[in-house]
Amino acid sequence: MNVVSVSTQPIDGQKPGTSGLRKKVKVFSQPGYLENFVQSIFDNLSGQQGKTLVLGGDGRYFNDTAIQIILRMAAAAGFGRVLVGQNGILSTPAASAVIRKQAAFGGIILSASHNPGGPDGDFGIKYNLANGGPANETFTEAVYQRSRSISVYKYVDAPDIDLGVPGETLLGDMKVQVIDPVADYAALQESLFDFNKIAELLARPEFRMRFDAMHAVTGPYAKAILEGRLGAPAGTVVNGDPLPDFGGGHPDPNPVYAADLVAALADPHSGLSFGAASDGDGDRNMIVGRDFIVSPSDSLAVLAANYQYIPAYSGGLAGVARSMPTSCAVDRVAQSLGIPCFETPTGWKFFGSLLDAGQLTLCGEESAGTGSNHVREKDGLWAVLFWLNILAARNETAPQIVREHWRKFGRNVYSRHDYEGIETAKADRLFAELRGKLPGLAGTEISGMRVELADDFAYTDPVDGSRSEKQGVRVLLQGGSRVVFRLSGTGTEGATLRVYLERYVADAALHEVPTQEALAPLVALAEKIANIATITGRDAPDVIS
Ligand code: G16
Repeated sequence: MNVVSVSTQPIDGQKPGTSGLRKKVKVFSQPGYLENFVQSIFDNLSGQQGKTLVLGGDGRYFNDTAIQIILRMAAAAGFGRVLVGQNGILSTPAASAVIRKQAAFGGIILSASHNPGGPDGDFGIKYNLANGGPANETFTEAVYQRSRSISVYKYVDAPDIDLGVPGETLLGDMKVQVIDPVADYAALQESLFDFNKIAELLARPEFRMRFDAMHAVTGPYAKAILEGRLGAPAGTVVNGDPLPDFGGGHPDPNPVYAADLVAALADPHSGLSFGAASDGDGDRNMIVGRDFIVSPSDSLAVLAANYQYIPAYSGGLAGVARSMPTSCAVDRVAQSLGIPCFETPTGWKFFGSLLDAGQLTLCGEESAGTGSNHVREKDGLWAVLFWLNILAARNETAPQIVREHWRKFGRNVYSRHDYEGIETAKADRLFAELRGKLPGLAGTEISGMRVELADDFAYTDPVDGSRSEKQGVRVLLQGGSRVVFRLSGTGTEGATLRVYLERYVADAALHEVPTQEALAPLVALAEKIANIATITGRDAPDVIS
């Protein structure tokens, strides 16, 4: 085996964010950039010799180039086998499923999730551990530190591997096994849900569904499962061919970027009764009923409240978890079920240790992610199948189910306002001033609302005791309302300010008040506390979801 050592120098800025390292393609394709980061990952592993690595990505621009580089480097790092998705494709939840099912040492997932792709778009890479979940902060920090002192990277000199056909090849001494990216994942989903019941629902003439794969990785998975195994009519999955630039779109399933799907469900002539979408790498989901968008926070709460209809969970839930900015709707469900509800920082990695310890079964985030103990990533298509299973079992529509949920538990009216591409210096100033105000806020009254608690969220992992500080500024108000401020950790340009707004409304007569109208007083309060317009010069958010 011809191992080549290349001298290199540290490259600035290789610090992983909320979910791995995400940068512009132009940054990633600089000489040595990807190699430095991958070597920094490998230098932090021990015991990988002869073991299996799982490798795949969402098919975005640069995916194929990066895979060939990583294969050669994995061979030099001593891996015995790499399982790589055919054509380099593996959705994030499918990669997690394969790592677990094949008892791999770990995995590398190539994706910038919901961020746009193409030569001018974004690329990303993250390392997942043997449990199938994203590496924790201790590991990602160690990778970053390594990237600051790296002096050499290694690869095996060998030609590109043909990833178009399943089968096995040798690269140096390492086996490269090209696998069907859908098989393990589809089998896992079938073991969780009542596929017969879902198939009956999909066969009903009055039930018509559309799944928008947004030209991203979920297309082949949704076609194989919904149209293949479950018999949904051909054409149920739209935009189902993954494209390196997602067809020029922004593969983020929210009301702004999946506006076509929302419009189709609002059109009485479309005949559609249920809609769903997934993102670039297949871990996020959007659920849409007739003229009704289910908010991700509500979706998590509804899934938890209806666990009994799902074969895999019908025995009961050990616990549930949500990220701090996610609405407290699921907390009310947990309380009524008498099970624990954990509140973690943003980032799926924080759910992993609780899932591994068996302390929770379902978890989710406001950022359109829900998942369970079946893998260690959020799972877009899983959430859609969960909803279909509930619809089939209850024989009701999504809006009926959500409205009934509100009547029973009250409604946590919720919205997120994003201010994108703010100059970093302005964002830093905003947070510095905001943090300076926190100690004096509790007990004061702002715009007629009393502040009960104002702090910077910190989290101690109940299983491994690790501590994460500065995970978002939260202002809790009397009556269960909240305003949370956070900077995104997944963007690649400037800073994105996220303002999360939540108000609890128990009175069913007020449940249909439009969301933004119900939250207007909190928007005004957020402005008063954080001076967003003055500091950033923006008087309205770019995206409201
Ligand atoms: C990633 C993480 C999620 C997190 C989201 C929020 O999602 O996996 O756990 O909620 O980022 O990102 P931000 O820091 O921008 O608010 P994804 O789908 O991008 O991998």
